[in-house]
Amino acid sequence: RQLAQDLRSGLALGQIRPFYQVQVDAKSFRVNGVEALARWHHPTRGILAPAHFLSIASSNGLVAELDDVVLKAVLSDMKSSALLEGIRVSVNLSADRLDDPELAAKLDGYDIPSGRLSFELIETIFLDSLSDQVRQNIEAIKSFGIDIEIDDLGSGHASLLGLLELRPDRVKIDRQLVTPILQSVPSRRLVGSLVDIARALDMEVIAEGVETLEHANVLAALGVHTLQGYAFGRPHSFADLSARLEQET
Ligand code: G
Ligand code: G
Ligand code: MN
Ligand code: NA
Repeated sequence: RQLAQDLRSGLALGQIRPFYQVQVDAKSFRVNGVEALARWHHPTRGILAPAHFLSIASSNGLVAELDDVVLKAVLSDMKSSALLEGIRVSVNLSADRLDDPELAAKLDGYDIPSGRLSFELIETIFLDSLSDQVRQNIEAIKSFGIDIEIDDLGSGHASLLGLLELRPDRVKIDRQLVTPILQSVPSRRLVGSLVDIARALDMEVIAEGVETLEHANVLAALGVHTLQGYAFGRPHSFADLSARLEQET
């Protein structure tokens, strides 16, 4: 309960800020994107990852606000630095926020850089058939030039019908499917088949949880477009990300 109160004030005080993890092109290993991941700079407990506060946010109706706070911080970081100009930035969007009647108006109030931002939606949005509100919000998101990605593909509920209807720009293959590809031929074939499905629907594929260069090379050979994982870097503060991007250019 204390933590829920802390979270409410932490959101208001700007203690929740994004870290960024790089994504690289599977052929060149050059950075082509970053994922923004919320971190709570707690006054006494240090830097907390979402595992420590996402469920508290959820049970206190604070997730949509959390997403909004992170988005605003991301937009501000994108504005403050030319380093992110050629690099796509993805932001996680909770099911709550996707169902928020205020979403389109909020986005309209921000200065959204068209073509440079993506929203990652979790597969559970497919659990029920898409509500009218969700459909409207998805259309609004697309109209602002924001890409749509499906997160954690293969671990949850994305039906093929759902993908066909939603036509996301990109899917992210869940790390549990990626980790075993070096030892397991069926796992490798499964990732290859997901790449084929994605191609059929004009979607790009990001592999998550890429922890070794061996994984990276196999994934590139399977036709995966973009790689994200500890092999290429952990989530970093914007300052540390900037230093990394400066080195690359
Ligand atoms: O940063 P870490 O890898 O620990 O993130 C764990 C999970 O928390 C991620 O899978 C992601 O889906 C979720 N997450 C991270 N940042 C955000 C955010 O800003 N909003 C929402 N809704 N989820 C987030
Ligand atoms: O799907 P989601 O948005 O939750 O993915 C981001 C999460 O995955 C973050 O918690 C991040 O810290 C974690 N993550 C990123 N790369 C790797 C990796 O290579 N290995 C593992 N085990 N976790 C990773
Ligand atoms: Mn994600
Ligand atoms: Na994920």
